[in-house]
Amino acid sequence: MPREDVMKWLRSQYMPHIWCPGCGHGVIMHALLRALCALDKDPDKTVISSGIGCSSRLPGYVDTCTLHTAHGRSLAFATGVKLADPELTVVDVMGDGDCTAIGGNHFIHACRRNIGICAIVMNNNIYGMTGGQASPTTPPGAFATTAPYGAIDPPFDVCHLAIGAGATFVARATIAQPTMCENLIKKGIQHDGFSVIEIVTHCHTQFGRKNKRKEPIENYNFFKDNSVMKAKADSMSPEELKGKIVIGELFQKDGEMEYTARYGQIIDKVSG
Ligand SMILES: Cc1ncc(C[n+]2csc(CCOP(=O)(O)OP(=O)(O)O)c2C)c(N)n1
Ligand code: SF4
Repeated sequence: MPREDVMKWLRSQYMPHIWCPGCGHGVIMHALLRALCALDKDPDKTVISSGIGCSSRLPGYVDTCTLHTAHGRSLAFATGVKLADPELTVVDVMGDGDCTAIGGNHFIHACRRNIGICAIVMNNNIYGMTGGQASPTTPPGAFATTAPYGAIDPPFDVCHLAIGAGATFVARATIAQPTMCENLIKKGIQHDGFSVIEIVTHCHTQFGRKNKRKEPIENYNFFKDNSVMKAKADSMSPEELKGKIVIGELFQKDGEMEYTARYGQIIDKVSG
């Protein structure tokens, strides 16, 4: 894709961005921009919503309709927008803390409603913005400012959580597979229902520094070496899968009516 096409979607007046050089969040933003471009979306009919966190700064840099809301509440805002105008393309970006800690309840209920929003979970296993506190996805044994002896809480698997709660398209990639990130985001946006695209990324500043991956490239290589495509993972034992990141399309359920369509039926019924 020509660079100029993607540049058109950027609010370059807000550059330089606030992210640390090499932060994985930039890879995700680029993948999202390429996906929107490739789908030929109209920026005036595209909404990107976020909460608070380094990840949540993303919409500020994208020249669509954007909402920077409260920590953990982006899906509530995105839901309101989608209900107000179901024709809009609504993308919601969240950090792992945003999505699975303070916003966990909003997340599971958006999943069960099957509302037409593409949720991108930018999972760097830590609270990046506030100094590296452990999140619900911090791996056991990993160090964080709130886990100086290593995390002991069992982590959430974002995709399993989404599937269990009722999301109808669930997929995962890491920032070491940027083309896959773009393609999965495209599919998520095209899906008629609630889609969850987990993108495993890194915060080398807060997580990496404490966990022997302080350089961006060490994180990239870690993801590359430990990613396993779903088709291969299906034939591996739980022992073999320990520490691996299963990537690709993990779950799809078609035929489930999208929430605003269901809501529209009620409106039609009561209005005669
Ligand atoms: C109600 C509320 N509680 C706490 C905070 C402080 N806070 C801001 S960002 C953040 C964590 C961000 O972590 P995550 O969502 O994982 O995103 P990242 O910064 O790692 O991209 C917290 C706790 C806040 N802004 N609002
Ligand atoms: S603190 Fe971490 S998540 Fe935030 S911009 Fe820096 S590297 Fe990225």
